[in-house]
Amino acid sequence: MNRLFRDDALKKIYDKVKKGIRLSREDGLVLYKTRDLNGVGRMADHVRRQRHGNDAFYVYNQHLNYTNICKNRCLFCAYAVDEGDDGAYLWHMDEIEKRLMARIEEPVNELHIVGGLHPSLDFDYFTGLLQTVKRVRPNAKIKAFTSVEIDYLSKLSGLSVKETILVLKEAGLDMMPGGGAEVMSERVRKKLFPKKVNAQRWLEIMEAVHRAGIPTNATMLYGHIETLEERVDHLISLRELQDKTGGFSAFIPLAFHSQNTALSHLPATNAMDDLKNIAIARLMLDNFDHIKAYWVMITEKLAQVALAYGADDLDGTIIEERITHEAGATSAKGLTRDDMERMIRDSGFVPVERDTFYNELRRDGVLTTDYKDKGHGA
Ligand code: V47
Ligand code: SF4
Repeated sequence: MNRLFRDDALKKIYDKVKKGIRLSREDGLVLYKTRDLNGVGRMADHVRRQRHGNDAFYVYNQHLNYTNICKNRCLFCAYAVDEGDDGAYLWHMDEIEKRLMARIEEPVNELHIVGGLHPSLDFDYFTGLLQTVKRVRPNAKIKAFTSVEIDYLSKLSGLSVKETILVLKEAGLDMMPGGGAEVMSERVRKKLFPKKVNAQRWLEIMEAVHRAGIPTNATMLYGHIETLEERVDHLISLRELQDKTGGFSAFIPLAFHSQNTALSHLPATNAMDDLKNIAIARLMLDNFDHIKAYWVMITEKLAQVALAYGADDLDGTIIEERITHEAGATSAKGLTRDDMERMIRDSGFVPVERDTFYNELRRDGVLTTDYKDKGHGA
């Protein structure tokens, strides 16, 4: 028997995919509702191979979470605490420098920097943070601050979002990560993250950031109380903004981890849901170049499989992930370059080490640029 799809409803969608016709909201729902995971994956792999062939990207990066003190206290977050609580921390510049220096012999070329909304910092802390990182690691790119932090920074600075971004850019900001959108539903926001910026503001900030010349990523937090309709609407809102600005680089589905949160009764996401979110993102987000399988959240093993379900990027080495591990993630806290390359190669893809902007640095373990492998901070 030679059947491509176990679910006949997927055939019509595949016809559209092959012709490059944009999928509708209804198509998105069919994809989420079907039990034919491999059918969805096959379509996503078709699109993935058209864009990226057999290449799979990763970045040599380091995460810095400068504070876990946050006044928003979203219900799904196990990372944030109040000022004065046990374990509350804020890193001043000497601590930031110490953490960068601890890895200075490694060829880190991206710093991923995010933190909570601290109630008593001033704007200079943030420009100082970027300047410190650029001084210690002049060749690395800085991907920092979510849309939620930018909203807060523009209030601290008293400047518009555009002006705030221009000041941060001058201090060293190269790109922004995609966190903070969660799922763009007012119903879910009211229940889980009422103090966080709403969907309209998140999109408005992203639009202003893109127009100021800073690319960003986008994410979706799934596997809590959101409906399938809300997931599809979230993807469509991102696709519409991407049509306007072209400023999104990658989309990253984030699998909810409930341990140590107010939602600890909720079960973990399963492999079916994790792979579907990757594949459906690849199919719905026809104007996004990159779909990341974030191994921290879905485990190294499933991230390898995800490369055949539409993902083309495994994010990075990370070195000390905190946000998901506080919520019970069982993945490693960081991986080596060899780990990343082995994961990709063993899945049948070609490992391509990239920088923040997807410039190729190494292909299958061989340097392809004059990128200096060591001594970034020297
Ligand atoms: O904004 C918080 C989410 C995000 C939990 O842009 C949780 O390259 C799961 O945005 N379970 C931060 N998720 C992570 C993030 C990210 C990660 C990797 C790459 C990029 C990128 C961005 O994590 C938060 C929030 O949406 N989050 N708590 C939790 N318990
Ligand atoms: Fe604060 Fe972000 Fe955690 Fe929400 S998800 S409580 S904004 S650190």
